[in-house]
Parts: sequence; C-alpha cells; structure tokens
Amino acid sequence: MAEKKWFQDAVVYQIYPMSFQDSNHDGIGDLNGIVQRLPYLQKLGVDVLWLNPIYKSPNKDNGYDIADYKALNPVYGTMADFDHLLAETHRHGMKLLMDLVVNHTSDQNAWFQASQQSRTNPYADYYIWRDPVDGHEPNNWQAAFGGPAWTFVPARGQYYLHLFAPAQPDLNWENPKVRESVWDIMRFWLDKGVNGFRMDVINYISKPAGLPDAPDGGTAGAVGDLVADGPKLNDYLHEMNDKVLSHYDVMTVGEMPGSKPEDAIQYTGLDSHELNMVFQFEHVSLSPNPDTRLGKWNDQPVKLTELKHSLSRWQTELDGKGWNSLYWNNHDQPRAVSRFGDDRPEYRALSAKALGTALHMLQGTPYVFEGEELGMTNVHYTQLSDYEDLESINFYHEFVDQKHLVDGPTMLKYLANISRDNARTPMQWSAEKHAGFTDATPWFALNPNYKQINVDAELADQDSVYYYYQQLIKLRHENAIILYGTYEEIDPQDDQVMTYRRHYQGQTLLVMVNFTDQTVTRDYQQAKADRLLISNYADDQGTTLRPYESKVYLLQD
Ligand code: TEU
Ligand code: CA
Repeated sequence: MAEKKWFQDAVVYQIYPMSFQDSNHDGIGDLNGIVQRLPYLQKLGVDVLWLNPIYKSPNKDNGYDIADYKALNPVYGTMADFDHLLAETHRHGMKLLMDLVVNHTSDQNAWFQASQQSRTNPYADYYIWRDPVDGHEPNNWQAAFGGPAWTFVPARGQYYLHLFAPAQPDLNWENPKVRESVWDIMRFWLDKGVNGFRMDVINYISKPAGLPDAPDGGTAGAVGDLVADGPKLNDYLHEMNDKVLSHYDVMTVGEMPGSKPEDAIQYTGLDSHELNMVFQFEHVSLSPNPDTRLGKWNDQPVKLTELKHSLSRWQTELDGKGWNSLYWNNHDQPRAVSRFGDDRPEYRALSAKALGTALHMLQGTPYVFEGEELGMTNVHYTQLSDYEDLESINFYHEFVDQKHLVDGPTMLKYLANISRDNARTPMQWSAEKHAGFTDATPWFALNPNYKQINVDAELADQDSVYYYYQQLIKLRHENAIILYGTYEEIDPQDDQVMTYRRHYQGQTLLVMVNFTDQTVTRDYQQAKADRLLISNYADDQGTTLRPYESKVYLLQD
C-alpha cells in the first residue's frame, strides 16, 4: 500500500458560488458570502472546498466559458477578496480547489478574439479550425448543448470546433503554446496557495486523429465516446504533472465522462504521475432514454441492481490500484434525494441519510454538494420559463419544436427529473425571505420548500440530515477501515437493499441500506446492536430494516 496521501481521508464540499451566499445585496452569491459561511463548513467537518468557476466570464454556461483565467468575474469580488477567502479557508483548517476549465475557453477570451481574425495571427492555432467540406461542417459532430459542434467564421473562411456551446470554442492542445499557456495559468493559482484543481472534461482534450464522423449520426453522446480518452491524453497529463503538479503538494480530480475503471487506473493509479482521481459518470448515467437520440433526457427511475453493480465494479477494480471519487450530486446532476431516494416529506430525511451512508462507507474521497447535507430536493418546475440552464432550454427547443421527437409536456417531465437547474437553486439557510441567501431578488428562484428545509432548522434538530452527515464525515476520519478496507458486495441481485462488507486488519464493516419505503428482513448475522456504528433510526431491530433504514456495524473477526 502506497503511503497515505492527504486527500484520501478528506471529504470535499462543493460550492456553487453563484447560489451559495450573497453578501452585497445583488442577489448573486459571492466570495465574501463564502467567508461568512466558513464556520458552518468547519462545523460540518469537511476538509476541502471546491469552487465552481469564478473567473471572468460572460456566463453563457455559468462560468464554464472563461474569458480571462487570471481575473475574477467582478460579481464574485476582487482578487483581494479571493486572497482573503483563501487565507480564511486555510485558517479554518480547510483547503481550496479551483475549477480548471481548459478543454475550451469563452469566445470572449482574448486568445479566441485574436484567433478568429485570420489564419496567420499569433493565436491562429490556439483553437481547432477546419476548412469546410463540400460547403458544410467538417464532420457530423453534434454539440453537447445542441446543434452542430462547428461554427463558421467568415473572416477565416473556416469552422471552429466546440464540443459544448458555440460560445465555448475548444482549445487546440496539439499546439505546444496552448499547453504552455495552461501550465502558466495553473502556476498562477498554485503560487497563490490554492490546493489543487477539479479539471473540467479533462479527458476530452486530445481529439482523435482526422476528426472522423461519430456513430449514431453524430449525437453528442456518440461524440463524447469518440473524443474521450484520445490518443495524446496520457502525454498531456504526464507533461502537466511533470511541468506543474509535481512541484506542488496538491490534489487533482479530473472530470472524465465515459471513463471506465481501466481508464481511471491508467490516469490516477496510486503510483501514476498524472491525476489523483477522476469523476466517472457511470452511476449517474444509468437511466438514459431508450431512444438514443434523446440522450440523458428521461423520467425513469434507476434500478437499484444496476446502481449497485456500477458502484461495486468501481470499488473492486480500483482497490489497491487507483482511488475513487464518491459522489451523488454536483452542479450538473439532479438532487440525489429526489433521484435515488424519496423526496416525499415522510421519507426525505431518512432517505437522504440512507444515501449518505451508502456512499460515505465506500473507499474513495466523498464529495458533498452544497445543500446535500440538508437533504435539499429537486425543485419540480413545470414550465420552460422556470429554467435558466442553456442545456435544458436548448434541448427543449431542439427536441420539441425543431425535431418533434417528444411532446412538450413529456419533455417538461424529463427536465423536472434530470435538469441541471435542480442543483442550482440557491442554498437554503433559513426560513426568512429568500432563505437567507440574499435580501435582494435572487438571480435564480429558491426552491419553495426552503421554509421547511434549511440550515437553521437542521442545526436546531439533533436528528437532522446535517448532523448525520457530520457523523459520517467524522467516522471516515476516525476509522481506517473506511479508507482502506477491501470491498465485498453482498447479494448483487437484491433489488431492495444494498449490502456490502469492508475488511481491514481483522475488522469487518457491514453496511446495509434499504432503498425502499417497505419494511424488509435481511439476515447477515450482523452482531448485536452494541456493534452499531451509525444508523438513521433511533433503535436497532436486528434483521428488520424499516423504510430507508441504513445501518453500519463494525465487527471484530
Ligand atoms: O460537464 C461536462 C459534461 O459532460 C456533462 O456533465 C454536461 O454538463 C452535461 O450535463 C451533459 O448532459 C462539465 C461541467 O461540469 C458543466 O457544468 C459544463 O457545462 C461543461 O463541462 C462544459 O464546460
Ligand atoms: Ca453578491
């Protein structure tokens, strides 16, 4: 076993800055707002904060379109505010990760502004430009946010590639100057003292030679699969490590849609010189629409057996070779309690705790997305005008109005189930107007359930989801078995209960989570109640599992 790295027993808390805490009465969360809430985060017990992008950006994709990597979006604050946040985060015993978005930039970035002028300027090869083929786009690729992945620029008589929105042109990593520019950005932030990066779609940076057509008529999903883990990805990540990361004591997590355990081992192996972990997408991609043209847009629940199979596979395959990231939620996913649990009032808190248990007892580094520790739910919007995210809005128009693949009410059901906006409603701090997020008009409407679900209410209730998460985080810090134990899946075909064991140095951890609203019986010869480490019910009824009951036993062999 390689020496323990600091990120292995850490729990990361993800902050979506726009929706976390407003401090200056403009309805938008900001850096000083985060500073105000550091004691809250410290009390929860998390070790690392990850901020979604706060750089200068026209915010076409909420900051994932960066116009200047060394400047902040002024709505979040000044660079002095950032330095203050970083120092205060450290003073509160936590570390800070930045979001590094370098597969693409904004079209407002000075590099692109120059690049689009001509074929000869110093930035001409910073992006992926191709001549038209028979007067059309160079290939059949569709973009992740709808429409073709190519946009024509008359000044160059060429198309540029954008895997996401047209306002997000892809950088040309083949160009060594692009790579040097990225290393320079990374050093800028690391020299300030940030503790690492979450790297946006980092497995998309090396495009396949010749940019061939993708299968399935070039759907965004097929393009993703074709582009992921390209021929030079390993070289680029090695170079990044060699030139930058190896000179700092930092943690890195690469967002890698489509990556499989063997890929993760390759990029993040404990002795590899690339990244520390990846965000894989398998367990959040288990209910695609049977019509592949509709991609992730669906309203079907996930089958527990498939979910267990996916989580187990990653646990088993990475054990001793790589390191998992563990997450249910982020800013791109619907709220876990609505998706995998049960957000009806009588089961919401119980199932939120059950989900926390299932995830936090696994091997890897857990990520908690803001509000998850309160059991925040999907917002259940019913009209298109409620939505803000370009992905939701674009696909509604593409599927309903342009391609007539689904009718409006059906697409609205899909949006309510899977839209990224479910994650982006502001943090619910109190029962006051606008939930204590702001005293101005919030940039995005609050989930109306903030009157019941909020931090004040959670802190006042010893039995809350918040205190349960606090306990889960503490258990991870105190029990090596949670970090290192090997994983044994039990009854993979059980479609009601997730059960697994972890084994480490003569100890066994037995984790049982009922994913249904039924009372069921399971007998795994668990020891007596005095071996119970944590449970979301007040008492232990042995082999009986009540609705959404989760319990963890620590047994001596
Ligand atoms: O997401 C990449 C990604 O592949 C998807 O999760 C995507 O957001 C979408 O949900 C596909 O249906 C990253 C960021 O996390 C996301 O917020 C950005 O919009 C995207 O990259 C582009 O930078
Ligand atoms: Ca503000």
